[in-house]
Order: sequence, then structure tokens, then C-alpha cells
Amino acid sequence: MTDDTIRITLDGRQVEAAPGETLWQVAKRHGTTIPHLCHRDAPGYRPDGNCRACMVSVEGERNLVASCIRQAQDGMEVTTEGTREVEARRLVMELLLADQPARSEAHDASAHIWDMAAAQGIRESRFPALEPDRVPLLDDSHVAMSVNLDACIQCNLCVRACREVQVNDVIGMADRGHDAYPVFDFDDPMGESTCVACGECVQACPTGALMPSSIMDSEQRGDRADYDEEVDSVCPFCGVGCQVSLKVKDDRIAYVQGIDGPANEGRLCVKGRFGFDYIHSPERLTVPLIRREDAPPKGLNVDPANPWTHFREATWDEALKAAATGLAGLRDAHGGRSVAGFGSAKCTNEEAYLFQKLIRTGFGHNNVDHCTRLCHASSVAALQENVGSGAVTAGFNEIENADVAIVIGANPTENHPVAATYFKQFAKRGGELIVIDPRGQALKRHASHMLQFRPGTDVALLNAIMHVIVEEGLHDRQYIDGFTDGFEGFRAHIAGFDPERMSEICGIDAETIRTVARVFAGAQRGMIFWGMGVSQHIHGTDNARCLIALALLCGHVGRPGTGLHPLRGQNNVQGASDAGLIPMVMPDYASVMDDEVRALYRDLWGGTEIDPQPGLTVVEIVEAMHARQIRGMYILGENPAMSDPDVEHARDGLAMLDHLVVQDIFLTETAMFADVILPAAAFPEKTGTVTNTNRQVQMGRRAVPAPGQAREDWRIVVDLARQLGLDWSYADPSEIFAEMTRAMPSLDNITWDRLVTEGAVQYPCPSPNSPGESVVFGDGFPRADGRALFAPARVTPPAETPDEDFPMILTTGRQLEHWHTGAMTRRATVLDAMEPGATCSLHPSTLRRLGVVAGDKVRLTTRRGSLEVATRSDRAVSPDMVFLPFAYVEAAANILTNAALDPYGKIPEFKYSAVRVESAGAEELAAE
Ligand SMILES: Nc1nc2c(c(=O)[nH]1)N[C@H]1C(S)=C(S)[C@@H](COP(=O)(O)OP(=O)(O)OC[C@H]3O[C@@H](n4cnc5c(=O)[nH]c(N)nc54)[C@H](O)[C@@H]3O)O[C@H]1N2
Ligand SMILES: Nc1nc2c(c(=O)[nH]1)N[C@H]1C(S)=C(S)[C@@H](COP(=O)(O)OP(=O)(O)OC[C@H]3O[C@@H](n4cnc5c(=O)[nH]c(N)nc54)[C@H](O)[C@@H]3O)O[C@H]1N2
Ligand SMILES: [Mo]
Repeated sequence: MTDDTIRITLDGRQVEAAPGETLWQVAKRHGTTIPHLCHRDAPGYRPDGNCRACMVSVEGERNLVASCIRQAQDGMEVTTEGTREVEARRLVMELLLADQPARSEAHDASAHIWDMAAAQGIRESRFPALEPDRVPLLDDSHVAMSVNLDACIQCNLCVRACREVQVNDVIGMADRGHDAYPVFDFDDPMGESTCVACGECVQACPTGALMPSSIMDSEQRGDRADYDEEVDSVCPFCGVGCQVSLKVKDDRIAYVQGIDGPANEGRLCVKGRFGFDYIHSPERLTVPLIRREDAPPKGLNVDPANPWTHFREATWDEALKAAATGLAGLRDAHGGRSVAGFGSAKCTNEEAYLFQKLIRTGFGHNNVDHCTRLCHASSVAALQENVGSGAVTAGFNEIENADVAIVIGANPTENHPVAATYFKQFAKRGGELIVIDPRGQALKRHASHMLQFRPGTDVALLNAIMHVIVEEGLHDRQYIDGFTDGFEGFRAHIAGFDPERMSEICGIDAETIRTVARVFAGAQRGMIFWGMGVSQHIHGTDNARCLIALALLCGHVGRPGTGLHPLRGQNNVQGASDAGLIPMVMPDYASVMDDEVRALYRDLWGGTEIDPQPGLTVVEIVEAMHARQIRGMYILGENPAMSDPDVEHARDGLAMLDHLVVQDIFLTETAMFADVILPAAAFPEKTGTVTNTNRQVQMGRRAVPAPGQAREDWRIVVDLARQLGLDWSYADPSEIFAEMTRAMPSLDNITWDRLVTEGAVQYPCPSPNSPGESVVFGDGFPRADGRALFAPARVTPPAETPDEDFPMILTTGRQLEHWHTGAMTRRATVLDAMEPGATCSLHPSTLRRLGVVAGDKVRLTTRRGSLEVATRSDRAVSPDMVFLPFAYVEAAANILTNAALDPYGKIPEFKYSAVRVESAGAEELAAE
């Protein structure tokens, strides 16, 4: 017991309270849940004390007090269950109910307000309805949510949800007092406002005034509790790893709620909340398919709704046999190296592990890779080289403890929206947010410093920042001496990068560079977050080297509120990489070239020798298809016919394969080239673990059955392995996980049982009871000498720069509502309705120069290909650039992109191509 312990009397009992704890919280901790409406007992929600539903009496005070907001003070005598406060609370409740639709007609008969009323023995109000027609009633302008203002009790929770928890600032209160009601922006209908549909307000609303439309419009109309089962799992979209509660009704996901996972603390984004119904799409693969003998030549020519012109239905036995025989035949005729595999970062750890084991033992080589190659491969290369580990050194939630943070080449409000809520909260409470991006992306509004620089010039800008830090003596000498190597050489190297000269390259003036250098180096605790703008360049590894050096220079690693955090993309890209879906390393990044490593796996895997030669990477595999070195492929949960650079070339490669096995949940563009298609269960239809960007290993649980004959991926891989002659006998994912823990030190102290009961454990985990460590490397680095390394980086121009024929810059990326190649999200009703078609974004001045208005089509042409796409006006895009998302097959961005590779990470330059932009209308007119 410490001296600041507070002692109060609660309903006659002596209890203790922590400083700052409210009476409501103390009571809750001691087993009394005081009724509450405007108070939400969830992380991030500040008490507001406005609804009076939680009143209690405090000895010596004349008026009752709102327990949700009144803090405990030493010596207080509090009564929560005496006649006076109970009667007062009942009165409040009755007055509120008088102004609600009756429960039988409620928008949500299971709303929190009814529970709270019932808890006080109130079923209906004695009072007449106050003003039945007082406010406009239904606003159903939004596809995902409906607003029923007649049920609003002005509790303000939706405003706090929107403004303080998600920091979106869309909802406000109009009018005052009893006449107040929530408005969106400036009193727009919700569907026309700037709302990003995170649904936090719907989750928070205690009355059903804000409801998921899926419930309003369904048979469960008006009852949020009308479900058969609720299952805790993890969101299948991005690397944040939000924990969700899936409400299941009649074997379908009726709706989704955020739960208090370590990364998301109850929050979700539009995809996690409203994007799950892709699994119920009528286009799901439900039976195994085999290419027909008389099918037309392979190409993008299959209708996913009617594949029968190209494929015929097969039994599982027949399909597995066909898949295995085709691949084994190539292995026997041309050697195992003629077959390659792409595993999936959308599947579980266990599935990723089995997949690489299958390729390595079934075909005797390491030609196995996955989308990490197109993603953070360069970041991981630099991190491995300089700090000895490819994972983040601190979870993103550590930003709560930081004073300054850099977000560079990442657009988290769209791509890691729940992580972005923490970044915005950080800025709101005064943290210095430095955003470095060629695009005036949404975080700009929250940034204390926005460096909108020229794309592809990160090394110049970052070296200049570091030049200033060293020149002005702001670097952390003690840290550098204690924990790093290579500083002297590095110092000499960056002496050549003065801000005046670098300013000409990157377009940021020298004074701003100096200011930012001082801010970052001067802070006690700083973090660096980065994304694809850094990694997807031919100099992506150099970009990441600079970021690592910057953190080391300032000693911003290894303490709370400091760290390096490449925001990982797919829900399980961290885990799939850890599990060894990488051609040069085994699980836990153990080199295939290391004799001891191979001996370990030979013993663990029953005597099969592991090939000491690293395998080919994603883009190299495409080249090898064209060279006829790779003749067969097994592609599980990836869509390279959309996601690879220079994708027409990649599609041609796929068409040249003698045998292609695709395992997916949809008949994707890639599956159109397949010889055998194996229908898989989607994430909410299976059980297994996934690892998020924070290194948190979490349990995904089966909530609904898979459609038709679709099977869990791990089961299919096992069956295929057996067909290939491997004697595998896994009967459950827990057995696979147990085998992984034997090989992977990163999983020390993490067991299946722990994950079942705790939901999540972060690695590294020092003991069987520890939740794991958010911040690592406080006492040294996992490199040979225990020290981190400064690696100098030079300025390299992009592989292709604008010229007379291709005068503008094409950059590609993502949108909030869509996932990568669109396979999932274009089949999710709400998401598809919000972003139904392809558009490219251009600055209004560029549109004018081209003589087109937003909505008109333009033709984009690069050295690889050409396409037409509608335009959208966006001031965030600089006038010499065009932004194109890669989710749309009808305007597939990768037809245009450059497959040139970074030499270390082997990642292509998705973020920079020289492009010609012309009005498509003009072309048509000329043709007439
Ligand atoms: N909604 C949605 N969310 C996703 C995904 C999705 O498909 N949809 N995909 C997931 C995956 S796998 C990933 S990897 C992440 C990716 O998440 P992000 O890394 O945020 O991805 P991008 O939108 O591709 O690019 C990020 C930013 O890089 C900037 N940029 C472009 N060129 C440069 C440059 O030369 N230098 C710098 N410094 N910045 C530049 C762009 O303007 C953009 O703001 O998102 C994940 N989350
Ligand atoms: N132009 C351009 N191209 C890019 C990028 C860019 O920024 N610009 N970014 C790159 C990056 S960072 C990435 S990560 C890649 C992503 O590239 P991909 O991984 O190829 O893209 P996804 O669309 O996520 O593909 C996932 C596939 O898995 C399927 N799937 C989903 N759930 C399951 C499941 O449970 N089981 C099975 N078997 N299948 C499932 C989906 O239907 C889909 O076909 O794209 C890269 N390509
Ligand atoms: Mo990614």
C-alpha cells in the first residue's frame, strides 16, 4: 500500500481507491455496477457526467453526484443503494424512457438503456411522451449505419466516440440542452458527410439511435442481441490485428463489434466492422474445380459467376490427385526446382508453416515466397542487417509514451485506421507529429510538421536531417558509444549531405529540414513509423537504413515511447514471415545456408535434407516462368495476376505454366490461369493463430461453417502433402503450432492453451505468465556483437524518371475501403457500395491542364502498358503526379508499374513510374 492510497466508505464498507479513480470505477471494482448511460466503461472514453443515471450520495453534500465523473477522495462516505439515490436514478430513467420509442417498437430492443432500466426495476415510464415529433426521425442516407434521432438521449457518447476515440471529428451536437441532437459535419445527412464509417458511434450508442443498417434491414430488425452465438476472433484485413466479436445468426455473421484486444482496445475501422460479408458472397468457391480439356486458352477470360466454360466440378479426391500428380510429374521430369510456391499472409501461422514445409520437403528446394516480397522486404533486409531482427522494436501503441513521432511513406488513416486513431490522439494531446509524404494525406491535418516532398528522394531528405543532427551536436553520444557500431564512418558519410544541397533534390527548404532535425533529436522519446512509400522503391533498403540510423543517432530505441515500427500490412504478414514463407530463411529467419539450421530441420522433419541454396523471390519466379525454369506453381491465398508489377508480363508467365494449382476463396484473376482450383475456408471459418504488426500472436476462431465443400487451408495442404508422398498426420492446428514452438525461439513461453485463454501474447515473451514485451533492445541488439550498425546510404534516382514521352509520375497504393486486388472487398456489400469503381486521383490544376473534369476518363500509359480510368480531383496529389489504387481489374494499376527491383529486398518499385496522362475523350474525338 502506498501513501497516496485513498480510503473511502462505500455502502458501509471500507474500500481503497487509486488516485484519479472515479466513484463509479471503485464501485465496479468492488462488485457494484451503478446504472450508467452517458458513461461507457471502455478504454478511451472520458466520463462526461451528463445523463445523471449514475447518481450516488456523498455524506455531507447536499446534491447527489454523478459517480462516473466524481473522483474518490480520502475519507469520502458514499452510498449507492440508499432510497434517495435509487429513487433519483429511477426518476431519471423514467424521464428518458418517456422520450424513447416503446421497447416493442425500439430500434434496438436490446439497447443498453433497457438493461439499465431493468436493473432498476423499470419497464415503462409513468410520464407521457415529452415531445413526440420534436426531431427529424430517420436518416438512412448511409449504407452501413442508420440514425434514429427519436431514440437519442443527448448523452454525447457518439460525439466522444467520433471526436476523442477515433479522432474523426465528424459528429457534433447541434442546439443545446434538451433540444440537442447529433449532426454530421454541418448538418449533412450522414451518408453525405465526411464520415469514414468506422462505426465507433454505433458501437457506443446506448439506445439504438445509431444502428448498423444490417440489423435495421434484416429479419432481426430492432434487436442487437438476436444472435445465436458470439465468437471472439481477429479481423482478417490489416496488420493492426483488431480483436472482434462476431455475432452469428443462422450461420451468418450478422454484425461485428470491436473488443478490448491489446492493439485495438475496442476500436475498429469500416472494413473490420462492415466488411465481413465477403465470406457470404454467392461467388465463393464451394467445390474443387479442374480445367476442362476443351477450355479456351488460359487468360483473364473466366466469369467467376459462371466458370463452367473453363472448369468442371471435381470431387476432392480427384482434385487433390490432379493437383499433386501435376506438380509431382514436373518434379520428376524437370527436378523439384521447376515447381515454386506462393504462400499467404492472409492465412494462419500454422498454414504458413505447413506451406513452406511442403515446398521444402516435397520438392527439395526453397522456391517459396509470399507478398512480404512486394511489401516490407526492403525494410526487413535493412532491419536484419542493422539491428539483427526484422520485427518492430516497439508496438505502435507505444506512441502513447512518445513526445515526437515520424510517420513517413505510410497513410495510416486509410491503411491502418485503428493505429491511426492512436497517432491522432497523440497529436491531439500535444505530441509532435512529423509527416513525410509526397501526398497531402489525411494525417497532414494532425501534423505539427508536414514535409510534402518529391517522391523517391527519401535518402536525400533523411541524410540531410541526420547531417543537421550531427553538425549541431544533437546526437546521443552516450547511446551511440554504448550500443552501436560504425558511427565514425557514418558521420563522415553524411557530412556530404548538407540541407541546402539536399533541398534541391527533395524540395523541402533547408530551414524546415533543420527544424525537424532539432525537434526529433531534441525529444526525450521518439518513434518512427513507415510504410510502402519507403519500402517500394529500388532504393527501399537504403530508405529504411536511413530511418534506422536516424533512430540510433538520437537513442530513440529500446525505451518506452521510442522505436522503429514498419507498419506491417496483411493481417498475418508478420506471422507468415516468422513461419518461414521466405526463400532464403527457415522459420524465425534462420538462414538456409547455415549447416546447423538445416540439421535442426532435418531432425525435426524426419530426415529430409533442406536445400542450402536460397530460393527465388516473387518477381524472380515470374522471370523464371518465362525462362521455363519454373513450370509448375502452387499458389495459396495470393493474387499475383493483379498484385505483381508489370502484371501483363506476370499473367503471361502464369499462362505459360504447365501446371498451376490455386487455392483461394474466390475465382480470382490468378485462379483463371489454374489447372486445379481448391476451394478454401475463409478466415472466420477456421481456427488458428495470426501475428500482427506489434508481434502480438492472437487466436482466430471459427465462427461460421465454410460454404459447400470448402475446407480449411491447413487441411488441404496436409492432404496435398500426403498425395505427394509425405507422411503427414496433423489432425488439428494446435499440433502444428506445437511443432512450430519446438523450432522457433520467438514462440518461447507462448502455448496454444495460453492463446485460447488469453487471446493474445506478444513475443518475445520472457515467462509463462508474462503478456510479452512491447519494447525490445533496451540492453543491446541480436547481432553478433550485440550492437546495432550505422549503414550509410547514397542517393539513387528511381529506376525510371519522367521524360518527354512519359512526363508525369505514377504512384500506386490503396484506399480505405478496398483490400489490395479487390478479391475480398469488392464482394463486401458496404465497401463496394462506398467505392464502386476505379478512379485515379489528379490535382485540380492537372485536370484543367488536361482539359478534363473530374469523372471524365483519362488514358494512362507507361513503358509497360496503357489503360483508361475515370478521374477524381484531389488536392493532396501533387500536380506532376497521378495516384492509382490497384484494387480494380478493369483498370489494373499493375499493368503500368515497373518490375525493377531493389537489390537487397528484391522489392519492385511500385511507387514510381514515368507516365503519360491524356484525356481519353480527346483521343476518341481524334479517332472519329
Ligand atoms: N484499406 C487498406 N488497408 C490496407 C491495405 C489495403 O489494401 N487496403 N493493405 C495492407 C498492406 S499489405 C500494406 S503493406 C499496408 C500499406 O500501407 P501504406 O504503407 O500506408 O501504403 P500505401 O498507401 O501504398 O503508401 C503509403 C504512402 O506512401 C506515400 N509515398 C509514395 N511515394 C513515396 C515516396 O517516395 N516516399 C515517401 N516517403 N512516401 C511515399 C504515399 O503517398 C502514401 O501516402 O496497408 C495495409 N492496409
Ligand atoms: N501497384 C501496386 N501493387 C502492389 C502494391 C502497391 O502498393 N502497388 N502493394 C503490394 C503489397 S504491399 C502487397 S502485401 C501485395 C498483396 O498482394 P496479394 O497478397 O496478392 O493480394 P490480396 O488481394 O491480399 O490477395 C489475397 C488473396 O487471398 C485470398 N484469401 C483471403 N482469405 C483467404 C483464406 O482464408 N484462404 C485462402 N486460401 N485464400 C484467402 C483472397 O481472395 C485473395 O485472392 O500487393 C502488392 N502489389
Ligand atoms: Mo503489403
